[in-house]
Amino acid sequence: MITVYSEAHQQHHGAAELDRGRLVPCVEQPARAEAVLQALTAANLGPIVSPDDVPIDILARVHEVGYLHFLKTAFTRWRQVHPDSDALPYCWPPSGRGHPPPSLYGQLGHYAYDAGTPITAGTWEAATAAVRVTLSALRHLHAGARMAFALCRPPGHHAGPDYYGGYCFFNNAAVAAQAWTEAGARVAILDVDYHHGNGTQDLFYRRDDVLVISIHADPAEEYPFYWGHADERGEGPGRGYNHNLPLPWGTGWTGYREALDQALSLVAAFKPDGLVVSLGLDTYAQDPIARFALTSDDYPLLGRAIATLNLPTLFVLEGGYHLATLGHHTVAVLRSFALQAATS
Ligand code: Q9C
Ligand code: ZN
Repeated sequence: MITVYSEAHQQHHGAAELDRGRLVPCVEQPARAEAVLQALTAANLGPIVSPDDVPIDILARVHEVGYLHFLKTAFTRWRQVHPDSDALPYCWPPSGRGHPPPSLYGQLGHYAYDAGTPITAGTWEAATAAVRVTLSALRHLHAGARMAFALCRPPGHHAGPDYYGGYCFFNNAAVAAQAWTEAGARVAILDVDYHHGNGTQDLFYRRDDVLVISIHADPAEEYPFYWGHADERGEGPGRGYNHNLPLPWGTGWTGYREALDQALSLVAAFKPDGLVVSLGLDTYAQDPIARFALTSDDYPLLGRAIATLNLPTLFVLEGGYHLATLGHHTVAVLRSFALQAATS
């Protein structure tokens, strides 16, 4: 299996996030990707290569140009007034979003939906590198590989057409699905991160050409709260092409496996040419910000189950915050997928 990785991710390192009323150290840190890289290297799973110098003009067909321009310039604007801190919003529009106001603070609240996702000096560099990593990994699938892994951060699945949050700025998985679709493939996205992939849902909500399925903690009790319910099924031509499988806090492998089987049946029925997996490892019982109960033994089962779809598969790293096991679990999914794929 081929992995694509760029050390440019290190340039995104926020100091603090607002979590339930307190500023706490950022959970989404560079050490995450380093841990995955180290485990992959040790496991000898295959080559780990740098991204190609791929164009990222596709970003403008996934995200709105006003949003892209804001992200590109926000930190420079922020630094002129706040030389020693990251950019965080503190005020939001109460009833719908309207147009972004001229004020930087107003724009931060307009484009960000939470205060847990600081923009830092290197956020643009790191986030665009994550897109390049993802598109480069996709190229290996175009070249005939059965699987590839985009080892990227910041993650992406919470980023929508014109908003960021949940540690995400560009929706890497959605960019891959869009690019793959433009290359003529019928694509499904399976999101196994603990949190609902609200950005991915919104990006494809009115489309029937990309199937989006997410298994996640019930938004009735868990972030991102305002999306991810079972009755969100898509709109207009997209009706029936979005599926949410919310599960209660405390869900272990038995409950998870049932939802996964449903998700896999839905993917198979769609008859896609390719699969993008939003691979979050924050379903682990010890994850510091999550409340599922998967164990280390479950990740090989997850990889093997996904492989039974028998599809060219792009894995894109999303969440997972238990640093001591994050690499091990990522390897477990990818290795078991590779082994199963080799026999089918
Ligand atoms: N300090 C992903 O897994 N913050 N994003 C919750 C915890 C939001 C998670 C508060 C969690 C977002 C990609
Ligand atoms: Zn997550």
